[in-house]
Amino acid sequence: MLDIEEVKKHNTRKDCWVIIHGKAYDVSDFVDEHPGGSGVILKYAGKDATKAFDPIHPGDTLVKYLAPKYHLGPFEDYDDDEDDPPSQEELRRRQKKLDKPDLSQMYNLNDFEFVARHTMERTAWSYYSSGCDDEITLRENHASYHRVFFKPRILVDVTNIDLSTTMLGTKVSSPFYITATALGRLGHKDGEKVLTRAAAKQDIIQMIPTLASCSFDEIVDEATSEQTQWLQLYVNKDREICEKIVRHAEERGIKGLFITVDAPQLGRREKDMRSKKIEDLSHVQGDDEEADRSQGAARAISSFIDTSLNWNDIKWFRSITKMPIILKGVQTVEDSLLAVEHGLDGIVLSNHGGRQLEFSKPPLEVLIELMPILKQKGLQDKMEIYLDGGVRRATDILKAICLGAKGVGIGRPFLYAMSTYGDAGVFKAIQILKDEMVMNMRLLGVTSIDQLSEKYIDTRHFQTRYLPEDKLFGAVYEPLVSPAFKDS
Ligand code: 173
Repeated sequence: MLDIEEVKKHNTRKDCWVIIHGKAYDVSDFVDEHPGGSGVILKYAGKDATKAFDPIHPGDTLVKYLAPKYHLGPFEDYDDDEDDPPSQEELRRRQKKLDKPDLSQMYNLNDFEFVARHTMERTAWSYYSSGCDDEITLRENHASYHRVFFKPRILVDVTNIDLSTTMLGTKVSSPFYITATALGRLGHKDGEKVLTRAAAKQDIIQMIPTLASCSFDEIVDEATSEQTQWLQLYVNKDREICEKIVRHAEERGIKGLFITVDAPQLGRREKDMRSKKIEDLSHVQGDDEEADRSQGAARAISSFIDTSLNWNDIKWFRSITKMPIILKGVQTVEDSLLAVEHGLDGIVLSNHGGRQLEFSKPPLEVLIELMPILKQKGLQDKMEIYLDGGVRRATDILKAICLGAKGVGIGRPFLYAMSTYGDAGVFKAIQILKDEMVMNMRLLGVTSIDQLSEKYIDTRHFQTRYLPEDKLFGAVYEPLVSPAFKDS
């Protein structure tokens, strides 16, 4: 058995031990090979790295990548609690977590976000909630839905409402899916598996992220035999790795390959950047490397993404898989038409939840421009069109479907539901949307998804409509802040 004082001594680049889940590891020979950069490891030299390690590394990482001789063994009665005393803000957060409202008090998706904002660990909340630059696109994604109004029809028999539809050939209970979001274990110890379980119970599709906290196989193993899952793919520079991932996904029964095309580089998320403590590297002796203090792990783990990915690569993807191939992150009419030309099975109109290019148009606006052009060219049935970003209400979903989308993806709201109330939270968030769907379809005068069309929608004032203030969204949105002065 080791003791903590011994580990603390090994705190240099050349002699670097870390503790993960109550066991010590000698990572000295690995520091310079770490795919996430050496800075992140050195920050924890001689310390407990569990909290930083967990969200980013699947459970089998140490066994797979660190030879047994580097596994130093367990501690006796080691308590991996923090070294620094918690701040006042952190104490307040912990108290709020104890006092959080009952799940029965969650009436809409914004409610989950509100609780998440006040109870989630600061760095996790900042990572999930942040958008790029001034977060104008993040907010516009949501606000765009308020520029579209309904044209409901009356005196229609709306006794029986059917929410079911199909997506890429799979029958689903409702036209929305859980979209891919990275690092699920920042919010919940079971990470993406929580979403898998809720998706199964509610019969909706889950898109598995490349950068999940759990391994791909863990997430697929968690699914029931009837459940449909899709895979979101960040294309690796190393095409052999990429091919392996795609073939493995197909073997494991994945029903759609969603290639992310809006993130050759990670956007600048300042809320996330500012939430990170100035990292203290002073305990690392002999380290002259400039630590990555900006986007920390996220940027580091995204360095494998192929910036050279282009339209000519689509043929190659076709040659290695029979799964439907969908581009996720299409932001213009022009690229949507190119997607048809290249024979894609679908597109997701998306600006990555406002996390990538600031002033990339809201997906709903692109959809409004796109559909008449596709129809004019007779191409509307050539591929399925999805969109994501800013969806918080069933009315948002209904508007997108009326305007020609096959379904919508929802990301952050399910992360917030997961982070605050776990399985029951995600189940309830999905149920809230379904209940809203049924009610709003009745009020709209339609009984099934295939009846939804632009005849129920008024977009004439899309460019000019005065925007009603969205009080709930406004209350949960955390504004960006300017730098804090040092305490005097
Ligand atoms: O939006 C993201 O944060 C994201 O997609 C991502 C990309 C690379 C690494 C981690 C997350």
